[in-house]
Amino acid sequence: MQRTLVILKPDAIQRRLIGKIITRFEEKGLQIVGLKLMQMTEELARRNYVQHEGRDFYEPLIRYMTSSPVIALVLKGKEAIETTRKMAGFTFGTKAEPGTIRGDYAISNRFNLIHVSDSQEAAEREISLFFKKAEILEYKSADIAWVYDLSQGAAV
Ligand code: FUP
Repeated sequence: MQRTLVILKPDAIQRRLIGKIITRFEEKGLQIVGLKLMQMTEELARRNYVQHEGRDFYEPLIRYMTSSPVIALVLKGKEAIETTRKMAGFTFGTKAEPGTIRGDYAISNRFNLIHVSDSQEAAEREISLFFKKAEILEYKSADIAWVYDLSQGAAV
């Protein structure tokens, strides 16, 4: 099982898309193990996007991410990193495939609703930027045997 960090960006909250986006992850079978509504500080935004420092879009990206509250989520599941990236879709709204979150709801290149960690290393780093250990909860989902086909384990 992997964990990944998802951020619903300021436009997702302002456009009242929180429920629709989180529902997609829930319905896919990913487990929410961390969740918070928060205002990102400039320092946190800069650390989260450190790999883009110096790029022409970096400063506008920091202003965007700190302009209004965001929701940070830790999602857990089998291949959660690749799965959530596929669900988010291509970075630019105009290029994202229909059926993906950005493909269905975003048309801007920057205001693209969602951030999802892009590797195991990034996921670990980003989760620790946003969450204390105690804010990530371990609990058993009631439907796990049905989501993952645990028939070997005599679920059915
Ligand atoms: P992604 O992994 O799809 O979130 O995309 P990147 O890490 O490459 O980029 C992070 C954010 O920077 C994007 F969500 C939007 C913004 N960005 C731009 O505004 N212009 C660009 O050319 C590339 C990225």
